[in-house]
Amino acid sequence: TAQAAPPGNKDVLVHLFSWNWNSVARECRDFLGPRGFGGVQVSPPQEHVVVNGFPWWQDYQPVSYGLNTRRGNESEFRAMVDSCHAAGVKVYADAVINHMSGQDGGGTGSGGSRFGHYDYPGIYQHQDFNHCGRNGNDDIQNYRDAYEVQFCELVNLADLKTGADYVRDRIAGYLNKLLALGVDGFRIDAAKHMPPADIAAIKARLSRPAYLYQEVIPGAGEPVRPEQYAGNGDLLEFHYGEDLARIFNQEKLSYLRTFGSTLPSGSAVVFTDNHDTQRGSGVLTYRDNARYALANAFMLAWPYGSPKLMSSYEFGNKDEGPPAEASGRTRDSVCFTDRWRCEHRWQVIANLVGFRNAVRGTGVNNWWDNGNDVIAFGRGDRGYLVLNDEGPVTGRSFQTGLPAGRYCDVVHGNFSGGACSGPVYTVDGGGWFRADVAAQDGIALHVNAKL
Ligand code: LM2
Ligand code: CA
Repeated sequence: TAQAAPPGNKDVLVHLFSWNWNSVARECRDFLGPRGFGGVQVSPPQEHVVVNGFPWWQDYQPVSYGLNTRRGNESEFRAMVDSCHAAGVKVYADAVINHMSGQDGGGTGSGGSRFGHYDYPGIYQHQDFNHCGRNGNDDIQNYRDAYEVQFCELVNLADLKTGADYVRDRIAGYLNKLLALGVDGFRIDAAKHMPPADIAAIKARLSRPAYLYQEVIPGAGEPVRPEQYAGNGDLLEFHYGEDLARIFNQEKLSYLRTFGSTLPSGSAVVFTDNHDTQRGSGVLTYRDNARYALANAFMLAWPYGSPKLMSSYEFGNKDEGPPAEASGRTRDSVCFTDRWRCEHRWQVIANLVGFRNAVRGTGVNNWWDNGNDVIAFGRGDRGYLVLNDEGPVTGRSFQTGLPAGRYCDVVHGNFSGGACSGPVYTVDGGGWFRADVAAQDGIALHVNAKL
């Protein structure tokens, strides 16, 4: 049966997309741990292809299960896991196990391994791949055909025969190596392209329990559905970010009152955008600035699913990789310089992580909206959030469930050492406080930021 959404009592994950291991180690120690993040998703740890210009998607073309990548080597990886654990942050690795590389000509991987399209010396040869016999080149074309989706090639990527014991053993060997290094679980990349039973068979070979969350992108009229994978673990919920973007961009925030999706809340990992969707359209991204911050604030404050935050680097075209040395090695991430956008450090987003931890276990109460784009709600007697995605609101009284007292507005200030660096609101004995709310802004109060 599925393990409940991220283990532990802090359920916020952040994807430090493309960050190298030394930088992740530092971020766990200096920021993620102290700010209450529950886990970090790191980019794929296995040896990958190297392509001209070092596009980000090199990482999704495995060459071997050695751990020499553009982000560091095995000892740096181990040191990262140790640093994150010391800070109380779990580590989830992006597991690319449906396929190997897609380069027809073959080449040399990031760790120096030679390879051909269906030839990975010492691990996989031609017989270890599915050759589906469709469409002339074995590529997936028809997503309404489950056989094609799972047994043909996703953009020419050599499709592993995950139905075979030999292949299952090799994949499990790789995941067990990561577990031995201390990793806490896996994002299962391209899960949709493997039959659910194949993932179950690999999971059964793991040396210890691990948290799994699977990428199964739903498509209208398609036979392969996220629900079919629920027995293996949690699911990334792709509708969530699209629905949230539509409500913010075209509809009204008042519609958020019943926000959720079709998956059970306890098995959904929700996100505004991810590394793929931020390169397309129809979702909110760092490029939306204040509105993006508000949408993330809502996600963090709302009790549906477990949130996964995106932390991006800026890109000119959708293939562009992270800041790199001439050698192809990824440069250290220094937030707000060198294209690193660090959405997880934006004050609103980072402080709403603390809000979420403070209100854990409570329900929504005291919902109020203006019938348009101003909303407010409480979480039991622990927290209260106001979001305004229209013009200024002046002199309004808000009914909360909070105990009387003085609270730090963590949208505008940090609470530390008993002091608030931003505005403070006084909640009276009846739970009320009075405030102005600027356009495209908000207020967040919680009991762990009470003066
Ligand atoms: C995923 N989930 O199912 C990842 O989230 C997604 O980012 C991956 O695609 C994909 N599956 C495979 O793991 C990315 C990227 C593709 C890229 C692949 C492989 O979005 O554009 O494909 O990684 O690197 C690239 C080229 C493509 C070429 C392919 C094989 O863009 O044109 O196909 O390599 O050489 C001929
Ligand atoms: Ca497959």
